[in-house]
Amino acid sequence: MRLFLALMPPPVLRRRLGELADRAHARLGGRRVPDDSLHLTLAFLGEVPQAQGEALARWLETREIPAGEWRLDAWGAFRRPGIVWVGSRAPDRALAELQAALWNELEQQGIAGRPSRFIPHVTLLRRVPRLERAKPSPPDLVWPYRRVALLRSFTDRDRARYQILARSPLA
Ligand code: 2AM
Repeated sequence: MRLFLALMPPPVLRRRLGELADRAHARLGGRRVPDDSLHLTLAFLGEVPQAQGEALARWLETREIPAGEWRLDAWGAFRRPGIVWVGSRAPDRALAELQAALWNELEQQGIAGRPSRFIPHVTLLRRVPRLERAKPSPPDLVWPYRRVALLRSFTDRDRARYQILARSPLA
């Protein structure tokens, strides 16, 4: 199973992110990420055997995280795969610490693949054919979070789909 750890937006924020995705899609095209797939990846685990996935789910269900608030105030893009995202202008210390702490524990459980850089972002569009230099006015959103989700990623009719397998206790 292909797994990742992510923050899932609360419903009000999900709608706001969806509106940003609509605006960006109208300008740039590509594939808009559906509202219920919008998320912030904290750790991409890749392919994991079923038994290990189940052990990770049990671990996460007892792993409380510190509550926090992430401010989204910037647009960004990853050019090569044609991804348009929203994130933050300055590095977010709380998210960086959370990502590092989770990776420490994942590595203790035999998971490899910690990235050398962590750029917190919410992907809104994929496969954008041509990225513009001009950016629309910056977003100004706050994302309050209290728990992390373990998700399985799979492909269904050429679309990435996600299923929540476990969640940490509410902080
Ligand atoms: P993305 O939002 O930048 O596309 C599920 O696939 C999540 O894991 C997505 O959020 C995706 O990030 C991220 N992801 C997918 N493949 C990845 C990889 N090889 N390395 C790091 N993150 C990946």
